[in-house]
Amino acid sequence: MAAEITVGSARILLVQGDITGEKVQAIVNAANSGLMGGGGVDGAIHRAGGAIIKEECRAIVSRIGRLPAGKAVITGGGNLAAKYVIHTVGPVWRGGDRGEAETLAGCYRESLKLAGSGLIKSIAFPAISTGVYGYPPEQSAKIAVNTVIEFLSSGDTSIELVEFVLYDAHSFNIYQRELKREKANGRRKMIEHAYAEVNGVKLHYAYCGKGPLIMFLHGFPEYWDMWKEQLKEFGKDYLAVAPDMRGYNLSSKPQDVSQYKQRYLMEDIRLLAEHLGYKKFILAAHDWGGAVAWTFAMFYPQFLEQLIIVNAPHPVAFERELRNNAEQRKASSYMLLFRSKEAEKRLSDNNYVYLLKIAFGEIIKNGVLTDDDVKGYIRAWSQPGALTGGLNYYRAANVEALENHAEAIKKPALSDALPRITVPTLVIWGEKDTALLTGCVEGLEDYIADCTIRRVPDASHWIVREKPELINQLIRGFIK
Ligand code: AR6
Repeated sequence: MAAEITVGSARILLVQGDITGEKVQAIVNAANSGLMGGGGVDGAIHRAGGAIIKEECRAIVSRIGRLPAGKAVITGGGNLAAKYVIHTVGPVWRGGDRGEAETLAGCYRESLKLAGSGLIKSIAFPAISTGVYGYPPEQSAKIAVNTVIEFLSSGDTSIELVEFVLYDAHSFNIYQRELKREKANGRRKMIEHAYAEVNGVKLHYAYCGKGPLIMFLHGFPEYWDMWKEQLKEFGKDYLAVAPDMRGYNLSSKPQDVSQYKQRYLMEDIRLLAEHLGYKKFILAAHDWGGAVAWTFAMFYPQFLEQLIIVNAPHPVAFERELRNNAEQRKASSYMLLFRSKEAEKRLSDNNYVYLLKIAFGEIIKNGVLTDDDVKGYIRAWSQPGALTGGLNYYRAANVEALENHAEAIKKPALSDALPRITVPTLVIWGEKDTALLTGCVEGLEDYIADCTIRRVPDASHWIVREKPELINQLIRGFIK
């Protein structure tokens, strides 16, 4: 019998049995401060792992002294299937008013942190403190499950699997009840993950909640994660979905540049909505996702209830600006680098230092992005082929007005060819965007029948990261 829930991109699994046989990368030991082994699960782990674990523990104790309750250290796994053992010391139960709960939570949190910092992907916990140390099993299960969920839902960790290995059926049932409760209470606000095979690609998407569909599209060099606050908010009464666009992070990355033409990108979105079982939906999008969304609204209005665009230029307005506005041409000149063969190397050398700087330099400096956010980006960019996938959006685009201005302006403008947008549209624009100047929001009423524009003077291109609550509020106000 097993029970399972998903938190972020990780799974929590219940297993009944002996933890020493678990095939995970790390198992956690309910140790004592001396780290020299003992009874219960501690004894079992040392017996199965062999003397080498004790030797390592001895070295640790001689270096840092006795391990306080609530803390964790790591050793190799010796003869165990697990490569590592994380030793943590649970609190001794003394009635519950001696900070036992906080200490027990510390055991789980510190063990997860330690595992995450070693890029461990799978970890198994016993029911710490519930044996010799006498912690009431119901209360300990609640703390164990809550702490692990909280840790995993904060997002940035290498951990993909957390097992609770319960020795006996009684403990298993307690944990099962606890997981069920979490599922019922927390499901609506929990971000989950899935894949859809559509349009010849496999799209990874994060989602939250149930109800009418609202879909969020990211741009360059983002991934689904930029919308996590929106997923949580709109997951309360919608099915909120944020895919990794093709080419990015965990989605397929077709190699041919032509596969990044708008017609394919649009079709990904239409078929993803269809796959999810919806005929009509609300579409919100930023940057390159916005370019896709604009085009989608032109050609597939029958599928859209409403359109929300955040700092992404309407293609006609953008072409107009590139043709007529030298400032915008200058602001867009980075696109030429992105289209070049050197782009991948230039952007990714030294652990993406240049890409981090040109894209996120400001919002790293002012603390909008945390260290964990940055790690998340690097992880997404480091997926094989992901940087090229993102750059291919630039390579597949027509930027003649930028590359060969004199020739481009002799040709007919896009406005003659593209349909007018009839879907009710909200445009949110951070006016401090240095790549897409405010000229891009001028004259939109010429191309959109029903358009509301909300300019935000003190926000940049990364307004969704900077002001997630404002974004939620503006979208709520528009779609109600
Ligand atoms: N696999 C999984 N769980 C197990 C196993 C096993 N092989 N063996 C026992 N359990 P305890 P504590 C369960 O007493 O309360 C040691 O002597 C067990 O059923 O091992 O944190 C240390 O050296 C119970 O639910 O750990 C410390 O001195 C849970 O593991 C002290 O005990 C924890 O029981 C720590 O006490």
